Amino acid sequence: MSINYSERIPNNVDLANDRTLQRALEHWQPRFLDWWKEMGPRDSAAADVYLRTAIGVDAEGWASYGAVKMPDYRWGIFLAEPVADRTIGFGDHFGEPVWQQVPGELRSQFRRIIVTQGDTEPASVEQQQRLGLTCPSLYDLRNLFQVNVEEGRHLWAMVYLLHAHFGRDGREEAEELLCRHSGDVDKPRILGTFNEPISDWLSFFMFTYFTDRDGKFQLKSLAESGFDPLARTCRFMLTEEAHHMFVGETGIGRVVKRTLEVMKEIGSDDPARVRAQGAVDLPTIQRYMNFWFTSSLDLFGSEVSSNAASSFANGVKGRPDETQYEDHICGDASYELETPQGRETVSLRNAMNEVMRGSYIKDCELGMKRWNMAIQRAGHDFKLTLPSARFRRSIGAWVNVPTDPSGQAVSREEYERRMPEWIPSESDRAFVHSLMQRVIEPGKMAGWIAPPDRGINNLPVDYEYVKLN
Ligand code: BYC
Repeated sequence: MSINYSERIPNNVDLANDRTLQRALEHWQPRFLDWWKEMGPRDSAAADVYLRTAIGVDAEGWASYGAVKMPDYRWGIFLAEPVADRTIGFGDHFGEPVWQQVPGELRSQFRRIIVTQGDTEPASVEQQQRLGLTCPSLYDLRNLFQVNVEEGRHLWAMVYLLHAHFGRDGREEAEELLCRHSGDVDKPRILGTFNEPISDWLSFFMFTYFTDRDGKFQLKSLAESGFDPLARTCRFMLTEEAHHMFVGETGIGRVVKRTLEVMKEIGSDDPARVRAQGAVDLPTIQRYMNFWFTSSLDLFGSEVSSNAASSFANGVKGRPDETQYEDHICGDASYELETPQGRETVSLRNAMNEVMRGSYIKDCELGMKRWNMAIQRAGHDFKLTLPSARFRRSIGAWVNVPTDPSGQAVSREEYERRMPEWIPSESDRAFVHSLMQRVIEPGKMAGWIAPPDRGINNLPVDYEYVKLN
């Protein structure tokens, strides 16, 4: 399963022995590179970036680090090692051998999910296109670029599946993945969150904490899939994904840390005074959290979903870490959930999106606990909280139900009037944007963020992670 780097498209899928597929992917490659040039990180083509590149798919030593110009990054196709005699772990096909080809009757269902997954990857690169121009440090700039090239690789992962398993339809979908654009009025990205602008680094850290974490849960559920190439692709993507969430968690942690330092220096938690010192006040951090968390909750789909039920039944998409459950069939199990009409009991299969959303919310809580501990240790009684899953929803049962962040019903008038208290207002955004000044001296940090505890790959924090040339 070693990766062949001597080929135009590095891969561990023996591409050289499938000339038709190789040609099709080599045809797509220049289109991807054109897209990267146009929609990828701005003004960065000449920069030498200290990047990790996948060189194997083993848990140990799977990546190498070194200076790379991003357009020369070796985007390739890497699937995790196959598991011998793997069987389908859930749904109606439980216990049957996994599929190496897509079963004809599940073709459109798999295609839809692979396209949706694939669509998010270039979308995030587009959303983050201009962030490099306002990086708070070279360390952060390198992390942004690392995330960007790996999202590009995750697009390759889905495009490989489309080309290898979906014939002409798949090739057309692969083209379309480069034609839709984040926020485009005529051809937007498929899922809501991926059309939201990320024009400041606080949003970037929120996105990598909350939205990449949806990625973790979705990839974990696809890593259970009965279609083995999809499962293996997602397993390897998860290895890379961990760093993206690390960027989010440590990023938010460093913003909170710097804010606490400033609050200590001035002996006040008055937001206006904290802002006057060039840091982000805690209530503003809370509002950014409210925005990105609620938007990311929508990415799990509706609470009650026949799509989710059929994906589970058909062996298309399981639950993250399916082995943690006892019942893998869920044929007659039920699930109780809260809807605006009251408590409802629905079939568990129909509630799979809600099951996943619940696990996701628990996972989101972990970082909150850490940040709140730092706030508490600094002697403040402010507490960052995740808003209720009913608040500000655009998908599912709670759409058009006005509630406050705690989930209490409020009138439509109050909901609209008070929204600027709950999510970033125009003036919050303008303030945060005003802090976004580019810092590119090795080891220096912008005034609104604390330095990281350590550098990348055992290098010091003041290493020149990006040579801008
Ligand atoms: N926005 O039955 P429903 C990542 C659509 S993130 C707009 O409620 P279903 C990453 C839905 O498509 C992970 N539309 O839900 C992170 C459907 O439309 P159609 C991405 C939405 O189908 C950071 C209709 O509403 N991966 O990797 O059970 C950086 C009814 O759907 C939204 C995946 O999402 C929304 N938020 O589940 C980079 C995995 N939500 O088909 C990368 C693949 C729902 O009727 N996708 N809709 O026209 C899926 O498994 C499912 O499509 C969803 C929706 C979980 C998204």
